[in-house]
Amino acid sequence: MKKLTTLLFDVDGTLADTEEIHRQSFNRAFAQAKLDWHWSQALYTELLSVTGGKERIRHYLATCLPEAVLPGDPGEYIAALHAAKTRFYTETVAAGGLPMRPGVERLLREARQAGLRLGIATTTTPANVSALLRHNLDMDAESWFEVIAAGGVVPAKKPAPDIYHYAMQAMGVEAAECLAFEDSANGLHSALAAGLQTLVTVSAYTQHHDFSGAALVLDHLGDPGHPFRVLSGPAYDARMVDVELLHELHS
Ligand code: XBP
Ligand code: MG
Repeated sequence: MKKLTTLLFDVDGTLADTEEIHRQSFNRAFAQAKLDWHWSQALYTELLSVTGGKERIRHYLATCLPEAVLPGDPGEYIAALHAAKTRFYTETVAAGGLPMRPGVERLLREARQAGLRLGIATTTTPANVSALLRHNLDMDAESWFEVIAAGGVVPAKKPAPDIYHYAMQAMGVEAAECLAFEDSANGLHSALAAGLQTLVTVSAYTQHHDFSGAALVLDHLGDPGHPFRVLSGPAYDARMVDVELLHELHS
């Protein structure tokens, strides 16, 4: 096994518990467009099986409203709805409405200090990633990551491995020297299909998923005074995920 050099992070559910704000932003966009669509938490839990916001709206129409006729070109209409949703989402994040998950900022700072290379591989829209990093970490935090591979930069979103392949190619690294961080089954399948060892921190919308194949499944990364709980995988003496534990896990 090669030495660990690189950490690749998912965004939604992994860096922050974003999906509830995504759900509310979709609903605000629907209301603004005077549509009587409403995504409850139960429905959204099911809709999350489809990654990507535009793809999720299309899936909702196909499965829940097969008779619906959209005004004008459906692709353009969905794109406009989704753009409105992105505005609502980024405004909420910019207003400080979405903190990072426990241990995320600490681990990112420690990893940088230790010389580990960082990248992002996500399904979400690039503007969402920028807003989250700027308003929670540092206005300059995008520069902490050598690549921010996001949204439609690849043809197939997660669970396809494309976004991880794209990130690794951009960084010039091999899967064997990387560790991926995910929160969902789709994200885990994407990372595994790209040959990556994966650490999962479950999130509110994903705790019921099947995480077979993950190197370690935790409730969160842990912080001093806020230890993680191991949900599956080897038990460690450590109470929080730090660089030492990542090297141990990778070896
Ligand atoms: C999560 C997703 C995204 C978000 C919405 O991706 O599936 O679609 O729910 O984002 P990841 P957009 O966990 O890989 O970040 O509406 O911008 O697509
Ligand atoms: Mg995720």
